[in-house]
Amino acid sequence: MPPTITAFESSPDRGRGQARDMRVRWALEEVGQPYDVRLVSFAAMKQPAHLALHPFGQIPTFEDGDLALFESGAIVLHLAERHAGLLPLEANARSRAIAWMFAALNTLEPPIVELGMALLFERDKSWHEARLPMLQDRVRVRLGELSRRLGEADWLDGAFSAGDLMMVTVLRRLNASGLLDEYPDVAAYVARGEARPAFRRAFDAQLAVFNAASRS
Ligand SMILES: N[C@@H](CCC(=O)N[C@@H](CS)C(=O)NCC(=O)O)C(=O)O
Repeated sequence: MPPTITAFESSPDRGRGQARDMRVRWALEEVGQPYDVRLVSFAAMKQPAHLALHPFGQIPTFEDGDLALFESGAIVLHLAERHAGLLPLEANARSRAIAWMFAALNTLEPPIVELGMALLFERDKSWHEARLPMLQDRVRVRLGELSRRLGEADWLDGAFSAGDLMMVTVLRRLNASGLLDEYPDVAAYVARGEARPAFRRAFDAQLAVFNAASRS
């Protein structure tokens, strides 16, 4: 039996592949592991059956035999450790790739999500215009640092790894903000990730869910 992941029945990103099931789909595609998807509604995510899998009532989850996981980072790390292709074999390089996963989730994603939330939900607030430049600058600081570290390299530390997969999916959340355009080398890095065949397959799979939901 292939593992089963959960994803939005109707994704608020309208098929742009920014929901976090995209990371798990991409990782599964990179390691060549088939998978099933169980689509869940917002209401179902808050019901006991889903809460037993995910204490915070969110997607994605991952079930494989008697293992159930939540948190996209934990799921991608699990896949990268169990299958070849997403982590280097050499021990120190492997630890560095994992450090980049944490950096993506813990250093880059918080200010990026904060900005995204402000753009989505706070535009009507009296303080929105005053707060926005501060949120944008917090993201710019990280993009500048990332750009300096990337330099001329294709990937963050040698060959493509789970660290890059996580970083690219986090950075893609900036697509609508225009901030990536200010850092062409970071934008090119994201585009390199998006050009990988495994990314395309994962993207198309989640887009097909959105298209099917739109037709029904
Ligand atoms: N840290 C979690 C975040 C999960 C998360 O925020 N999932 C979103 C979709 S991308 C969700 O389920 N949102 C609906 C909700 O929170 O009710 C992870 O990386 O898996």
